[in-house]
Amino acid sequence: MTDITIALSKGRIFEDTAPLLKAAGIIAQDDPESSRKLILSTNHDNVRLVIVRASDVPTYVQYGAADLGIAGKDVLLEHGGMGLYHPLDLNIARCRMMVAVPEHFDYESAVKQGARLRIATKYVQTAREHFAAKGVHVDLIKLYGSMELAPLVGLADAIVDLVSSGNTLKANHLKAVEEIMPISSRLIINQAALKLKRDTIQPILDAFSAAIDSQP
Ligand code: PRT
Ligand code: MG
Repeated sequence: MTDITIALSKGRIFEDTAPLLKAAGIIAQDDPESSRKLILSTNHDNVRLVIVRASDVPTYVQYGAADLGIAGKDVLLEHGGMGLYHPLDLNIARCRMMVAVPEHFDYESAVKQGARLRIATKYVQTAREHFAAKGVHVDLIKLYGSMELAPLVGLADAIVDLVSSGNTLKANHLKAVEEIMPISSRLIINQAALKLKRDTIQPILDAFSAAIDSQP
């Protein structure tokens, strides 16, 4: 049997992927939340999981260090998708990419007046394209996390971030003013691996598709 390596991040992606892996007959031997191992073996001798930062998943798959990976659309858009197939929307880890501003900031009028906005975000590519398409002039400030803080301390007028429950925005007196796009996670495949290891990869793909289709 051909060896297969699957890259994914712990946390919500691992939690939502475990049932799909199970549907494909793959069960991790360790729990990444409690184990410090970065390589997890599975019930199949030829299948292993590697646990990496969410934003590093496409890089591992692009260079063939992993054959398959699971990554959010947010991450894939920033990465660019070179060398990757993304055949399957897994419909997991869903959220929305939003523009958010302080509660009392009038975003509509600022945009109408042609104000130049300072936007803090981890998603620079996505934000740049969004505001360019709207014809809004922006200065983008790259952050690596806790974007919600930026408008509160005067670093930015607005943020572009992922929102699921909306609780983080609310707790920081921010409001979502514009949806950029809905986000979910995709299965990604190294293009060369798909050709060379199709016999092993195709059944995993089929099991994932079937599991997604049977979801309510
Ligand atoms: O945490 P780390 O810095 O290692 O990386 P990461 O944040 O990219 O990874 P992780 O595991 O947190 O997220 C992995 C993927 O889950 C992301 O790439 C998204 O595709 C997806 N996802 C789904 C989310 C959320 N929902 C989400 N709510 N990723 C992040 N969030 C954050 C958001 O950035 C904000 O800070 O949760 C906060 C908002 O949540 P609510 O529920 O308060 O609205
Ligand atoms: Mg996170």
